[in-house]
Amino acid sequence: MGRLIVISNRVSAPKPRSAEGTQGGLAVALLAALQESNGLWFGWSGERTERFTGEIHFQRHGGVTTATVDLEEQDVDEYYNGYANRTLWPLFHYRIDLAEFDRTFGSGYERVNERFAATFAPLIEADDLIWVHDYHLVPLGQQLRQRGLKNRIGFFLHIPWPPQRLLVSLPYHQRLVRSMLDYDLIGFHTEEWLESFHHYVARELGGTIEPDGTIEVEGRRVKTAAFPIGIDVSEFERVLDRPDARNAYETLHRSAEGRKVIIGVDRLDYSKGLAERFNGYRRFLEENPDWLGRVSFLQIAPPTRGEVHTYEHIREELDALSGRINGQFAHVDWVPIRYVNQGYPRDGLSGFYRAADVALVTPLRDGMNLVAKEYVASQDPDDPGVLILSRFAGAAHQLREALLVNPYSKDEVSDAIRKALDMPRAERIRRWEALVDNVRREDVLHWRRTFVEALAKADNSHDRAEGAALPLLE
Ligand code: ADQ
Repeated sequence: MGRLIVISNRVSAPKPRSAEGTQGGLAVALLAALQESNGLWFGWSGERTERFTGEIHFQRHGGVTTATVDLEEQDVDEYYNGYANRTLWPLFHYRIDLAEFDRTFGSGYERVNERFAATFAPLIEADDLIWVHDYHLVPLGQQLRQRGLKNRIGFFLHIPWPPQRLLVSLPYHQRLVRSMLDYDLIGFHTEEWLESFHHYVARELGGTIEPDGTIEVEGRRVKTAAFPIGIDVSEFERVLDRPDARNAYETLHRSAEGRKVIIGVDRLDYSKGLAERFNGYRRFLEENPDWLGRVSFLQIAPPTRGEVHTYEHIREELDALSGRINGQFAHVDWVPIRYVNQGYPRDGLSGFYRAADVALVTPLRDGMNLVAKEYVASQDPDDPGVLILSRFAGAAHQLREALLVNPYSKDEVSDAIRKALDMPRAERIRRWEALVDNVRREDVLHWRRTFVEALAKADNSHDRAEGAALPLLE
């Protein structure tokens, strides 16, 4: 087998040994695979340039080469802030009300995908395996084929695949989905997203789906499957061995002054259901006066994608909501919500997870949700906390022993908080053992291995020659 080539919007360069603990689990897993095969990681540098030149910045650390390009301001506006984050992200998270359809976004998206393909194709060798990641780069496989590449190319979507009835509201939806038929393997987190994709293929493209997940559209066959992503479990299991984690644990534990602690950790994003979560907690406080003063909710939510307008709204909304809840219930010596707009390094987060009696992970829609798994892996086996998890997170398909809730229902969230806080230790241990078993079994290495193995085996014997791409409709 040749090298592994990873292509994603942003590249995570290996960190020096001293900062290894701050590298995300996904990056660690991919970097390990790249190291093993002397592979390459391509993507956007995150920098802007006046004129796109295609100049590649190479960096080599720890046996991995990263290759990045700068993009023009207009590229960033139309491709990243535009089509990726104002069209596809909301639509794929079922928020058609927030999705913006603007023809300049679509053309900017295709232009950047072409630029990526034109820049990186010359670096790819005949037997390399190519793994493209996420919604920013859906048509990249097709662009690479048009440059004559016959390699095995796989695509993994980290966010949900929306139901066919929603997806058809995207202008040129067929053009987008047809471009995916040039991959040899397409992966999703869950069977639910996979089924939605199959449904679209059957209804909109007249394709057929074979029992092993291979789809066929007009003679073009592509293998599809679910590959649920996991975490780097060992990183979280040894929480209290590490000073930063221990400090974070002690800080949170001490500041709670004997009260029960509920934690939420999310990027500040409307898909994470933070306003609904705050309202569910408020309902809990209203309905359970015996808990007033005895519980403390810490929500950590650093802002992301500051250039996308909707994110300003959500910030204002949550500031107001947390202020109102504290105004309504706080005493001189107790605030019900601590809402922190800051990110923390991984060790710090794992200490916070360990100190929390309950985690509220209630996205309205989420491809998987790794915070749920990180919380489980960080618990004390003799006295584990309780995970409250949205039914609409991909993780709910695996973490069946969590308290599963409909995140839109204040009542369900309130009832689950009460149940979690009252749960006897024996039940907490029983549920946690089932959860951690799954988190350990289906970890990030398992995810990476199963995808790469399936890609290496994928059938690409049919004609992928230059110019053989399916005609684009619409
Ligand atoms: P995200 O939407 O970013 O990922 P998630 O899966 O929860 O969501 O991963 C977030 C990561 O960021 C976790 O590792 C978490 O620890 C970290 N993080 C979150 N809040 C943080 C904070 N305040 N400080 C520091 N770190 C924080 C997308 C999809 C998900 C999918 C992943 C992986 O939206 O559904 O699970 O990709 O495929």
